[in-house]
Parts: sequence; C-alpha cells; structure tokens
Amino acid sequence: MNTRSSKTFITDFMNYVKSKDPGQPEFHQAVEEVVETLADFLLANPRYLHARILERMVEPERIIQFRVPWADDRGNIQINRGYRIEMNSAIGPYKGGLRFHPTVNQGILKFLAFEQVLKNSLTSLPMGGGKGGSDFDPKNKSDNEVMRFCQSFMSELSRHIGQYTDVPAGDIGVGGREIGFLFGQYKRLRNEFTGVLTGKGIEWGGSLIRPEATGYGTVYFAQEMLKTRGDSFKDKVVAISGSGNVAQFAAEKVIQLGGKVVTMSDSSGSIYDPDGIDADKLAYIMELKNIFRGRIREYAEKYGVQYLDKQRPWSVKCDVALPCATQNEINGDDAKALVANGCFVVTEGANMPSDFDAVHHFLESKILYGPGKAANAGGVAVSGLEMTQNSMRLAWSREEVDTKLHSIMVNIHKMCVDYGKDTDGYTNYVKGANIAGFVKVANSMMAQGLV
Ligand code: NDP
Ligand code: 2IT
Repeated sequence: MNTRSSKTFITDFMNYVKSKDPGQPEFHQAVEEVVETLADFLLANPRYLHARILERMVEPERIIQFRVPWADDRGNIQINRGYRIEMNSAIGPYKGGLRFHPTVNQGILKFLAFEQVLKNSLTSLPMGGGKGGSDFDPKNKSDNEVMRFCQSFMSELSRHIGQYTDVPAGDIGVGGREIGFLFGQYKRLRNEFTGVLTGKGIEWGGSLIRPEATGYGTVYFAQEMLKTRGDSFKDKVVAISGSGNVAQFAAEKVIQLGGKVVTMSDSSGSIYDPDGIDADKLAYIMELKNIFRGRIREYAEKYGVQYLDKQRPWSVKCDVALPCATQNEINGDDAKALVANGCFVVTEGANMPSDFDAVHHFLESKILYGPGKAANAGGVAVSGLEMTQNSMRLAWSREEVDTKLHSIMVNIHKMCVDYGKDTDGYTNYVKGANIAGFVKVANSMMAQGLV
C-alpha cells in the first residue's frame, strides 16, 4: 500500500474522530497512535474497512455519567462526578479500572478505555474493555470520607456492573482501601458475594499477586525486550517514575533481578539516589506511601539524597526507564534527554506516559520501546485470573499466579515481535501491540454481526 493513501487515511480518520468530540485531546492522541500503526494493515485488509470496525471501536458502547453526593467530616455537602465508559464487549465483559483523580473527565477515561480494549485482547483472556472513575481527590481525605464517597459512588454504579457484565478494578487513586469500600457497598445493595470487582483483599476473594501484577509484569516484559539484545537487568541503572502501586512493585522486581533503581517520584517531585533504592529503602517507601500517605520528598530527607523539586526523573543517567506515574509524563525533550544519556530501554508501566513526540523519538532512535498497552497488561491479566478463581470458588498459590503472569507477559512480547517486526529487523512494539490487539477484537465484532 503506498504511503500517500495511508497518510490520507490517517488524516481523514482523525478529522472524523476530532470533529465528533473536539475537546478530548488525550482520546485523540490514543486513537492517532493506533491508527498510525494500523493504517497499512487496514488498507491491506479492506474487509475491516468495509465493516467500519475502527469507526465502531472509537464509539463507546455505552457511557454512564452520574452525580456522586457525599458529606465530608465537617458535615459539608460535596458533589463529584462519576463515570463508567463501557467501551467494547466483543470478547468478554467490560473490564478495566476506576481512577479517582481531580483531572478525571470523559476524554481521559475514553483514552484509557480505548487502550484497555486492545490491552485486554493482548492478554488472551476473555475480557472486553472499560474504564471509569471520578474527579474525586482522595488526597488529604480521612478514611471515613473516602468510605462515604465510595459508598455513594457505588450506590449508582452498582446498577450498571456485575460479574458477567462489567468488572471494575483499581487505577490511580483506587487501591485496596477503595476496592474494599466499593465491594462492601455493592454486596450490601445487591445481597450477593460475587467477583464484581478485582483487586479485592486476599481474605475476601482477591488473588495473590494482583497487587504486584502490573509492576512485575512490566519488568517481565522489559526482561523479554532486553533478551532480544542478549541482555538482562543485571547491573542496569533504572529510572522509575511514580511511587504508587505500579512503581513500587516494578522497583521490587528490578531489585530482585539485580538492577539498580535510582529514582522514584510523585506529583510534587523526584528523588535521585545514585547508590540505588535497595529492598530496605523500598520498604520505607511502601510504608510512607501506603500507610502514612506521605510525600516522596521525605525519602530525600531521611536518606540524605537529592530531591528534584517539581521535576520528573528523566534527566538522570540510566539504561532503562520505567514510567509508572501517569499519561504524558515524558515529552519530546525528556525523550531526547533519556536517549542522549544512554537510555536504551523504555517500558511503560503507566498508560500513555510518553507523548506523541516522545514515542516518535524513541522509535526513530531505534531503542527498545514497550508501550503501556502491552507492557502494563499484567495488572488486568491477573484481574482476569482473579475472575477465574472467583468463578471456580478456588484460590491459587502465589507461585501459580506468578507463573501464569510471567507466561502471559512472555506471550504478549512474542505477539508484539510477530506483528511488529520491521523489514530492517527492528521491532516496533507499538505496531505489534496495536495490530495483535486489534485483530482479535475486530474478528469477534465481525462474527457477531452489526454490533
Ligand atoms: P497510584 O495512585 O497507586 O500511584 C500513582 C503515582 O503516580 C503516584 O506516585 C502519583 O503521585 C503519581 N501521579 C499521579 N498523577 C500524577 C500526575 N498528574 N503527575 C505526576 N505524578 C502523578 O496509581 P497506579 O500506580 O495504580 O497507576 C500508575 C499508572 O499505571 C497509571 O497510568 C495507571 O493508569 C497505570 N496502570 C495501573 C494499573 C494498576 O493495576 N493499578 C494497571 C495498568 C496500568 P501523587 O501521589 O503525588 O499523586
Ligand atoms: O489500566 C489498567 O489496566 C488497570 N488499571 C487495571 C485494570 C483491571 O481491571 O485490573
């Protein structure tokens, strides 16, 4: 297929998407990245074009938006906005996390839901895609306030979800505490104990390894990427952003594999510890973040290392970068700095952490670049395994789940290589992930008629 027609196809399609929802830049960005890498494939397989599969895939099957009123500890009434985007159910019930963060809006959740559809397809488990959340900010809220918010949020959401319909989980701002409050309210309203949420506590239907799964899976994926160049994590200097769920367990796995983690961050700044964050220091971070809900600056004070106020960690020298905080946390300049400093592996624990310029710079530099929808799929994959265990009313051991997670990540890596290899031998993981994820969903949609 000639370049001109694929360029025209991309422009026309993006004009169509942008004209329908002009105010959703993150959604446009996520779609454009996919369309860019799918264009040649679609033009070579016109049955998907005739069936208008891509036009259908960018249109959510259903969007639910609702009012979430709750009372704070002083008795003041607060009103937040709740959402659930039910994006695509071609290969299974809607599945994807809930995000509680003040920046949440429909466009951000649509980008996340769109990526989730392809990601879930890559896991090879039967899960459709969805995403939800609220503009509620859990920071500086008491446990009781978080509980009242979650109860109000679930009072409406419970009408729309179910173990066979839509199964939410965590994301930014939604961890074990929030899933507990949400599950408790669902059970109370429906009088049923089912696997309607994943990321549950281990005593009440959760899966071992689910808390670790996204971070571990990201590192397993990076390990496979390194292997393609005959390399490993041993003695690699690793820059990680974020200090939440994904970042913590990515750091744990890198340390176990003999790498040296030199940075972590939060939305206020980064710490740079050139001697490496070892297992003891990581335990301090986990306690600081998960129990005291403190700031990463306190690590710099405790261990006497550099604190990069209001800065992301991409200016430090490293071999491997694992962005594990949020979308668009690496821009074109950050990408240039990373590559210029010798970084040759970027594996995304977060969703869409690299902006458009950054992605292009990584690909042009021919470094190993693993996009989030492939690299961070371990989280939702173990959510899928939690659903399986709930359905069987059985619980697997840590080793069993970890082995399954590892083999799923190895398999996703293989699919990316199979679909993403360029003629010069370079693996374009973006192309590989997008095509591999797309084909299964598209074929399922075609088989199910005009849905
Ligand atoms: P957490 O809420 O546990 O942690 C988020 C971390 O990122 C915190 O350190 C937070 O800092 C930082 N962060 C959040 N927003 C921003 C921002 N706007 N600018 C700078 N830093 C920010 O979330 P998770 O670890 O679960 O999620 C991290 C990323 O991984 C997200 O992109 C999420 O979508 C993705 N992901 C998560 C999965 C999961 O299973 N949890 C699965 C797959 C992907 P602060 O505390 O200051 O806000
Ligand atoms: O982005 C993601 O894949 C998640 N937040 C996890 C979703 C899930 O259902 O476990």
